[in-house]
Amino acid sequence: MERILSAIKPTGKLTLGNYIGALSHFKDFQDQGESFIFIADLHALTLPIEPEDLRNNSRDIAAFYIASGLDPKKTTMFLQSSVSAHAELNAIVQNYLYMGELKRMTQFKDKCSKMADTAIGMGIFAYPVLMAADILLYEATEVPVGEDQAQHVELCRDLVRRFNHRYGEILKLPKAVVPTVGARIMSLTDPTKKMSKSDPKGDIFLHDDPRAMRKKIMGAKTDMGPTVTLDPQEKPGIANLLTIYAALDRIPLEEAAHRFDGYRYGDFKKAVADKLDEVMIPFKARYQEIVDSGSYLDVLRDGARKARAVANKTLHKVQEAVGLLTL
Ligand code: AQP
Repeated sequence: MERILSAIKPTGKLTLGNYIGALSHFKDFQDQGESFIFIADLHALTLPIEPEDLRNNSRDIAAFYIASGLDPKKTTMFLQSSVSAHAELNAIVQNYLYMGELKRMTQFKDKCSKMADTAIGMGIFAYPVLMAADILLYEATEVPVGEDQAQHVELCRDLVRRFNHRYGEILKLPKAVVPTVGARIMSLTDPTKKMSKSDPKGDIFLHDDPRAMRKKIMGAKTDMGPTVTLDPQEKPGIANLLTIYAALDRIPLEEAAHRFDGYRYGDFKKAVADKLDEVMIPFKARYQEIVDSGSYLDVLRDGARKARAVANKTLHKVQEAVGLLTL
């Protein structure tokens, strides 16, 4: 049976990119195998964040997880910081990844290229090491990620091969699973940049009300020429909106392109906004019910207990393999 692991880091308010690239797939995973979905709160500390924001964002993600259809009986949901094995395995596996490899990571380069060395914390540099520990602890076979995290999973695979070559078949080899549609939703104001919660220009936030969402779609940057065709190079804005529509309607991108071929931009944008309403209104109603009930806190507590049991087993195996005395 597949073991599936995924997470979102509570660095800000969730975006439509997080919904399409992650949340909208979570329910399917729990029917495909054993799934572990956590809130990557330790990762959120890798760039400056106010304690109150971190707390609120973490609670919010838990409620969004349950609203997305995750069932605590089928999926183990927990906070990364509730399972100390993440930090303990991190301390071991960091010795099997190298500076040169970490420096090549695109996400590190993107986030830190304009920062002085003295402002870059060790955590953001070593982010893929902790992410490898996250994956390996649960012996995950599949790791669903957006396009820009796939490189980190590749690095984790290198680590597994290196470690197992030295100590025997201890760690499980994971593989990245990238969605076929919507792996990289772009900013609505600059469709050459990813929609990111830490860079809010051009974002649609899940907390935006329906009117604000519609306004952002209608105002999205489009391209030369009055009608819709799928051409990601020449018409990145339209390609992004087609991707959003296709992902929300759960159809292939080509089918969406065919459906709207020749539409005028205004009519097409209205169809995208309508589709967004159709998906978001019931989703956010479920979210609100969960927030009001406060039930997500118990879900996280129970999840942490289950996660600890699985994670500690792997940690113990690794500790023994490298020669630590496990007394
Ligand atoms: N724009 C996006 N398109 C598709 N998928 C996306 N994801 C994020 N943005 C998009 C997916 O959401 C999941 C959780 O992401 P994360 O918070 O762990 O890291 P991230 O990819 O770095 O997300 P952000 O929003 O860009 O966060 P910040 O701004 O804090 O770095 C992942 O599956 C991710 O691929």
